[in-house]
Amino acid sequence: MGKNIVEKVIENHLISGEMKAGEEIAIKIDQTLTQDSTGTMAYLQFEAIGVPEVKTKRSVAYIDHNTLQAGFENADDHRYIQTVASKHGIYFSRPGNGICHQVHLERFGRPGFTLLGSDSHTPTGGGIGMLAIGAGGLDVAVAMAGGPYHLTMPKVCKVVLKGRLKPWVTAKDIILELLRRLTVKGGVGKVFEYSGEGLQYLTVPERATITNMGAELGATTSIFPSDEMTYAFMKAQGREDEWIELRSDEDATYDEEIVIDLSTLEPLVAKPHSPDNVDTVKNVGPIKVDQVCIGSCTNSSYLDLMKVAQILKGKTVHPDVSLVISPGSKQVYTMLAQNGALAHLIDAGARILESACGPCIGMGQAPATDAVSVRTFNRNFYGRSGTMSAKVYLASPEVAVATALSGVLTDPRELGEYPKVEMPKSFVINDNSIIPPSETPEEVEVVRGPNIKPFPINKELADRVEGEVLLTMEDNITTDHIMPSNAKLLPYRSNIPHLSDYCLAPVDPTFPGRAKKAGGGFLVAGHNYGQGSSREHAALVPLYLGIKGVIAKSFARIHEANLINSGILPLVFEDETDYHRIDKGDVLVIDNAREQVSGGNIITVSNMTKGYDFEVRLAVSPRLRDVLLAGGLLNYTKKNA
Ligand code: MIC
Ligand code: SF4
Repeated sequence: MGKNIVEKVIENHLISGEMKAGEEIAIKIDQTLTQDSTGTMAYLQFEAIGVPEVKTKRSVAYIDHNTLQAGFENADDHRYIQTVASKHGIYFSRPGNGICHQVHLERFGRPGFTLLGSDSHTPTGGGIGMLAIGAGGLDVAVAMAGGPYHLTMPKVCKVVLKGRLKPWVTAKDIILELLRRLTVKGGVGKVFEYSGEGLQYLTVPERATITNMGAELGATTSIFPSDEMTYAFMKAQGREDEWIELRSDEDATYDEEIVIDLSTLEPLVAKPHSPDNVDTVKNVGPIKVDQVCIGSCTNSSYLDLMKVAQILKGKTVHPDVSLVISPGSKQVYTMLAQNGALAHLIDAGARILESACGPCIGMGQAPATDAVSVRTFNRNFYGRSGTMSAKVYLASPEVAVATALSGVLTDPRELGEYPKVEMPKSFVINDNSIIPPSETPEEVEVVRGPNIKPFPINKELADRVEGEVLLTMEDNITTDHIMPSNAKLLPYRSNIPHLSDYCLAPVDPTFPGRAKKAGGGFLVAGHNYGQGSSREHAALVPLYLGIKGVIAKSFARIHEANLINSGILPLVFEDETDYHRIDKGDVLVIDNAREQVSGGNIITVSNMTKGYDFEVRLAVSPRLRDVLLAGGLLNYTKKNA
């Protein structure tokens, strides 16, 4: 029987398990990437594993998130990552070289390879035909040490792209359309594999916009075939020798299929505060906009910014709008500078930032009180911009730039003729900001600044798990709620004690204090708990606060894995009506916890305060049960070493 692309790549990397949707499989990882805000933790964990040199084909440490350096903390973390990378066989992409996903696509991504990254937007690599998956830092550390990556064999959903996009309608609108149809939990347990005649018009950077934001569907990843377009991109990057063809077989089968007629799409936006709150620009209408941000790993490629430059050329940004632009990589930045496009951006009044995540992760450019910000990014979660009262809309660079000129949300089709930007025959290649690992690692001293504090490690699961319900929450709580990231907090990603004072504060500012006073307890939540970022801080900080279990209607994939890796029980209500019976302050007990966890899928929990029992599900593999019994993945790995 024919195979789809996902099956082909997984089969090539399969270490154990059966390729049956829902089963646990283990795959070999060819490449890893980390970025600085999850990287410090990932490398501390890699050091704790004790393998001297990475066993992957290529591992790269990027610095792109924390680049503000308002104090010594960021610079300390950068120095730690640079030295630890040099010592252990890891390439180091210096601050300023660009956003990890953009640079990885340009310089390292390879069709048919597997990539594991400590960032939820690692699936960007699917644009070049990689099986690229986001994970917590500990999973990436294990992969660097040569261990397999365990995941649930996903369902494969074929997305057929029919026809061709109309002018001013973009790749961003394709993924927004999917989010509109499927919602932020519609992709859980799935990989989206793209196909159809529409592919021939989509360049690799455009494909990467789609696979990047596929993360917002909750998907395991998304992937495009490797075809002529992929070849052209890799050739232009001087890497055509790394190209292979990768297509699904004629008779390949899929678990699901979705058809999108590209010719019917129009410019879309995601309204506050969720990437799936999608409507047409027309329907939302000309609302007044205070800020426009163009950049992020979703939309900061050469093609994106050249279009923006052409539209801005000779014009002036609206006086009430602050327009900021961050080119995705040094390559993009250099090319814009060399061909003069950068001058059009500056001349029009745009504020040009360095090649980094910047405002996307709240590192500066927090909007004014109650301001409306239109961003080409992938997430508009509540508070993520750094301003709680801000309203963030997500859109294509075309919508963003049209809006920056007019001062109100604008359908770019009003601008007239669509700018024509060709994919360059060759990109400017200069990898001088990527530092190879040391050839004499024994001489490299790993430098640790005072901001780097030990991370918490759990104990073996107790036989009686008892605690108070410290918080009950609604659906779609993001990791930005659980462990906020902004210019003030991001410098403390290697300092769990400091972060613990801010855990879940956007939901309830009294939570950290109450959790500390109670010495820990349980969390209760609705559907899709922990969507968004891969930051394992959203598990490590609750662990530090003594959280023993989270009982939810459902979990987001990476966060659930991070909870298990930390030895925190991720439990799902067997009967969702029990969600309404629990109140903050109720004391819950799991008796015979060890036996129940190793025993089977159903666990009985007693609500001591209200005097009733209810059932929760722990639908995980036997291996993960052992991880939970051991008190997390590090303990488990040490025990089994
Ligand atoms: C994000 O976009 O939320 C981040 C910041 O890149 C995170 C990683 C992090 O929290 O450090 C992600 O996507 O995983
Ligand atoms: Fe950086 Fe934003 Fe991309 Fe996350 S989504 S990697 S913060 S640019």
